[in-house]
Amino acid sequence: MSATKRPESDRHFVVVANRLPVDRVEEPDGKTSWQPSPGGLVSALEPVMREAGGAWIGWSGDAGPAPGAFEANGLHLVGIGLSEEEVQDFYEGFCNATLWPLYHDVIAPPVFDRRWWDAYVRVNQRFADAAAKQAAPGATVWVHDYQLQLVPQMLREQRDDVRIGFFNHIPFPGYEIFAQLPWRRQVVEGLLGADLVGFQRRADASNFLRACRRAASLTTKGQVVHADGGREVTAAAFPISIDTATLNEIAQRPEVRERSAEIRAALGDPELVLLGVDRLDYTKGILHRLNAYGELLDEKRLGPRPALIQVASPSRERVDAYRALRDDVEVTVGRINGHHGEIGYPPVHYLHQSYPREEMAALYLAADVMLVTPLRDGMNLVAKEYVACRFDESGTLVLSEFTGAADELAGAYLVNPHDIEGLKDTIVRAANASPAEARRRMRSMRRRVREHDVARWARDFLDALERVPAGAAGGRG
Ligand code: GDG
Repeated sequence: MSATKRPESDRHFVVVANRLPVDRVEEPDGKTSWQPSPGGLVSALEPVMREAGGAWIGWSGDAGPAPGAFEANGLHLVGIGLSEEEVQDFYEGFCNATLWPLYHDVIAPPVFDRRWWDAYVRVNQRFADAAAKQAAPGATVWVHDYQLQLVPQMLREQRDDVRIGFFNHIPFPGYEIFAQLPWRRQVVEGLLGADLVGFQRRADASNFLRACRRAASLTTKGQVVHADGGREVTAAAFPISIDTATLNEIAQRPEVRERSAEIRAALGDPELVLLGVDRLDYTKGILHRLNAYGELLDEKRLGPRPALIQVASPSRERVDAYRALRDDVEVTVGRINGHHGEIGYPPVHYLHQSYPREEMAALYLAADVMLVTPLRDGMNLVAKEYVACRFDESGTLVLSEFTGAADELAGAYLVNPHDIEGLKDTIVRAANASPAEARRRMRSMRRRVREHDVARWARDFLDALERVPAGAAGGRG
């Protein structure tokens, strides 16, 4: 627990996200400690958090009582508790089996369960209450992602004086799809408690503006929604990015470069190394990619003994659709390796594990062609990380049109992952690009991620939040 004597409502900047930026670790002596879980979001927000004496409100990731407030890594953290039943109904249920598939264009059928919705309301209220307690008068509160869409309104009801921003990390679907949600009006009204609602792409912001008109019968003008009570709410795009400079530095470390050479040697020094890195999620298009690769092997279009490394980090393993996907991926990998493998040569290296980021950087460096082929993805940071690591400007990127990253990375080889013939042809083109062509493309992508990194994303969002009319009076005050 924290030793600080500051009053609770003393934080001028409050982040509200589903997860805390730390993981709970049980020590051998039975005590609990907290390990930082480094991610782009926390590294981008850390300077703002420190300067403003900020607080981060989130869930620890385990079922159980609330850990309460504590300091870790010099950050003030407030842990929200979820019971085992809430983990099932709120997190695995409403978040990951209703909203996630719905917002990703119903790639998997969303489940609509009234009990899950009740849990969503209850848990959102808990996060909102914690934010209302932490925020100093006039504070800025930044709420993140689809798990917490009701928090802006719930917080606004308690605290008229705070400035509220919301950022949605995943797509916001077209209205015909969003309209399936039995609680569509409540979700729109929940988000409209914010002063600024940010999305990855302009198309997501437009979809949201249309949902405001259709589901809540409001009028919009340009990016502004005229909400109830005369408030004005702005919806705009703020494409997220990565900590480019740090990754670029990690990739150039001698031990990372050596490790990358070691990886290629362990693969038998093939002429062509392809790489996929994803959470094992049905939105990521892993099966489409494997099928295309399998056919390219059948047709012998990738030269002798190519290697595909597929890192599929474990994710949401208690949700049915994820278990089914894992089985399908593993059967497909087995079939390709069974059919095309030889002693000492599996054509697919499938790694259902998580790795430290130095190892990820070594993998990015070891690849000739990076395959990022989601069926739908808000942004996709893996594509940007690959680019950030390619300090020698070599390597090519095959990138799905259905990612937010495709709007920015003009040097990628764009594909429609549903078009298996097109995907195969594009992989072959990317694999056979001349070094000069690859360099030209990589250079333009590297410029983009250098100039638009995660710190700039956070700054752009927070600057815009400062500028929009805020509070209960909205446009009038
Ligand atoms: C959501 C949206 C949006 C993966 N395996 C390992 C590992 N990772 C890291 C990657 C990357 C991150 O996880 C995944 O980010 P993505 O953007 O690719 O995808 P989601 O997890 O679906 O994220 C997405 C994002 O939010 C941010 O707004 O871009 O569209 O769906 O950073 O490197 N990292 C390590 N070991 C692994 O095994 N260290």
